[in-house]
Amino acid sequence: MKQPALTSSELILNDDGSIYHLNLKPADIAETIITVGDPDRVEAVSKHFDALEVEVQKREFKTHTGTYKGKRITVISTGIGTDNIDIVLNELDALANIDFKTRRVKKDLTKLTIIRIGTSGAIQPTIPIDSFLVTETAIGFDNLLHFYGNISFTDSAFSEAFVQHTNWNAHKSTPYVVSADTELLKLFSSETDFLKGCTATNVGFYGPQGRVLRLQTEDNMLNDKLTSFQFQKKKITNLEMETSGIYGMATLLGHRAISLNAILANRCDQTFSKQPQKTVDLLIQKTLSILVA
Ligand code: R1P
Repeated sequence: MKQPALTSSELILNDDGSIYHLNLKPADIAETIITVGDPDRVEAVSKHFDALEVEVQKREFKTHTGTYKGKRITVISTGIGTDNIDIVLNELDALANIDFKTRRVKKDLTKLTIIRIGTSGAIQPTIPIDSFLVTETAIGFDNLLHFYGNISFTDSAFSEAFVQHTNWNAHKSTPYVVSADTELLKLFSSETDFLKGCTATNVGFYGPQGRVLRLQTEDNMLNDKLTSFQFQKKKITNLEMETSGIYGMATLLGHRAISLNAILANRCDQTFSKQPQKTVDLLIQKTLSILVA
């Protein structure tokens, strides 16, 4: 039976035929996509391009598509958090894999390559500030993936061990564990500049990451527990706010994803980079050069 066409409330298109939030049309995106959190970081990537063909912005979603040393690349800002990742990954997938004229899923699906260039804080004393870390495994404290059907690919032995170790309060969420694309992980972790780690993705920057300004947290030992947790020799290395959503959604949708982190803070010795912009710029340049090598 032919699949029914997606209705106008489910696949929302703007008057010019672009998709609702990203404001992009299918031809606007490349198959290699760099995601960044900060809209200002889009230009920090695309300034290295040979030429730009697409420049679009709506809300926090800014997109540039162009070529770098002849390779077509899209760079898009996601803003902060896995709630935005739900929008960005679904809409990028729709741009690649749904025919906007018939409103039906295409027969031949396109596998996108999604590379996050983000910033992050380390929670192991051995991880230096201004280093680069590629995420092998991500543990999500957001609940995004639980809203989707088949998440049997998540590593429940890892998350159960984590819940037990931290005496995790189930009111917060049900942590889930997802992995990087194997080939992309090999590509980036074979570079000596990258440490390989396990990233915890949080739903907030302050309480959820153990920062106390005026509000006490529900568990003031949480970061210490994250630091001391170990599962099959893997330790949680760093905290940020998107990677679990990217890995989970990319796996569900059949895309390849990798998360690259510029380590700007170390939460163990409570220090912050003296050159955050330079470190992010170096990660951008390194990533682009690996993509065309
Ligand atoms: C918080 O300051 C933001 O910085 C980190 C976190 O994941 C969160 O999005 O990443 P980006 O610098 O890529 O946004």
